[in-house]
Amino acid sequence: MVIWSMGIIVLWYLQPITDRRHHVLVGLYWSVQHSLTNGDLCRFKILGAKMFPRLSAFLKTNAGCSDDKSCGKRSCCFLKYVVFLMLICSLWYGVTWHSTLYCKSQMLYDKPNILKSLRSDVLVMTPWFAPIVWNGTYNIEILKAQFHKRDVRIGLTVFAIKRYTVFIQTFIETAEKYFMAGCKVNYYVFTDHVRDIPNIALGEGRQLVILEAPSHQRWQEVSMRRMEMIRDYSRQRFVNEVDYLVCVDVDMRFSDDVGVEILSDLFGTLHPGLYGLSREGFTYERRQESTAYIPGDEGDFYYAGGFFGGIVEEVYKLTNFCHIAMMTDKKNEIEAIWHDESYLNKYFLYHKPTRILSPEYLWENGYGVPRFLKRRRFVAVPKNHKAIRNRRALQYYLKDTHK
Ligand code: UD2
Repeated sequence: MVIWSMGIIVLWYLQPITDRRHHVLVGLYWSVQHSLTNGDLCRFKILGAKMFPRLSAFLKTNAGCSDDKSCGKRSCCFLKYVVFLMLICSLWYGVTWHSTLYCKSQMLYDKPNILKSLRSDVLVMTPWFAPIVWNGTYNIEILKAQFHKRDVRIGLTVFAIKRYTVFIQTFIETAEKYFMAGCKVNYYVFTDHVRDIPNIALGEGRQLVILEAPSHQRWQEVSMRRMEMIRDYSRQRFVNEVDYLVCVDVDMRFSDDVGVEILSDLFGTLHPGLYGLSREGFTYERRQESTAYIPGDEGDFYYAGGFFGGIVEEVYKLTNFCHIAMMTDKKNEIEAIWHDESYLNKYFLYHKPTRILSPEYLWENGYGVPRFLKRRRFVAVPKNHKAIRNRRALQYYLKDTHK
C-alpha cells in the first residue's frame, strides 16, 4: 500500500505529463481509506513512525496518541482528510489550473467516436468533403488553439450606404460581444456618410476602419457594387492587414457566438429561407442570357448573399468574378434576379466552398425556430424595405416608429 501510495504521489508531481490530478487523488484517497478499513495499520504505523517521525512525535505529544498504532491511525485519518480536501480543490479549480498552467502545451477533450456522428439530424459534410458548421459538430477550444497559434487577424467588411447607417451601432455593439471573441478584428465599414458612424468603444486588438464608398441611386446597385469595393480593397489593403475576410450585411445583429469555426479558405452560408428546397425551388438566375445562369439540373445549395468569406486571396477571386459578371450583364442590359446573391451562387457552383455555414449563421426570426436550429448567431434586424431604401418613405417610417 505504501509503495502504491508513493507511486500515486509521484504521479501527482508529474502532473504536466499526466494531467489527471483528480484521478490520482481519487486513487490516493481510496488507498488511504482502504488501509483504514482493512486494518492495515501496521504498515501505516511504519509509515507514520519511521517515514514521518516528526509527525509521529507531534501527534504523540499533541493528539494524545499513546502508541505507534494509534499514532498510525491518526496519521492515516489526517492524511485521509488532507487528500479529501485536495480532491475537492482539484475538482473545483480543475478548469482554472487546466487553462492557466497546462493549456499552452496540452489540452484535454473527449476522444472522437468513430462510430458516432456528432449530429444525425442534419448534413454535416458535403459530397466534396467540406464541413457544414452546425452547433455540436466542432470543439471550439481545439479550433481556437489552432488559430491562436497562427495569430490570425480577421477583417469584417460591412456596408452602410445612405440610410443603412442606422444599423451600424447595433451591428458593432453586438459584434463586440459575439464576433470572434478574443481574436484580433478589423471592422471595415464602407460608407458614404462618414460622420454618421458612431464612436464605439472596442475591445483589445480590435479596430474600426471607416472607408469612404460611393453611393448609388438604386439599392440593387448599392448591394451589387459591394463586390467591386471588396475586390479593390482586398488587393490594395486587406491583403496586407488581415488573414481572413468575413463579408456580411449590415442590417443584422449578432446574438450568439460566431468564432473561428467559420474560418476556412472559402466559405458561404446556407440561405435561411431556402436550405431545405429542391433544385427547382432554388431562386438561381434561370435566364440563359445572364452570366449568373444556372441550369435546372445543377446546383448544390442556395447560398445567401449576406455572409461569405475566406482568406483574402480567395475573397479577391470571388468578388472579382462576381463584379466582372455583373458588368458583362450590365452591358447586355440584364440584371440577375437576386443581384449579387445570384452571381455569388454561380461562383460557388463551380468553385466549391471549403466550409459551409449552416443557417445558424444567418437567420431571420420570421422563419420561426425549427427543431434542428440550436442557435441563432446572426439574425436579421426587421426592416421596412421600402422605407429604408427610399428617403421619402423613410421619413414616414421613422415618424411611424417614433409615435
Ligand atoms: C439579400 C442579401 C444581400 C444581397 C441582397 C441582394 C441576405 C441576408 N441578404 O438582402 O446580401 O445579396 O439580397 O438582393 O442574404 N446596402 C446599403 N445601403 C442601401 C442598400 C443596401 O448599405 O441603400 C447594403 C447593406 O449593407 C445591406 C446590403 O447592402 O445590408 C444588402 O441590402 P439589403 O439588406 O437591403 O438586401 P436584402 O435584405 O434583400
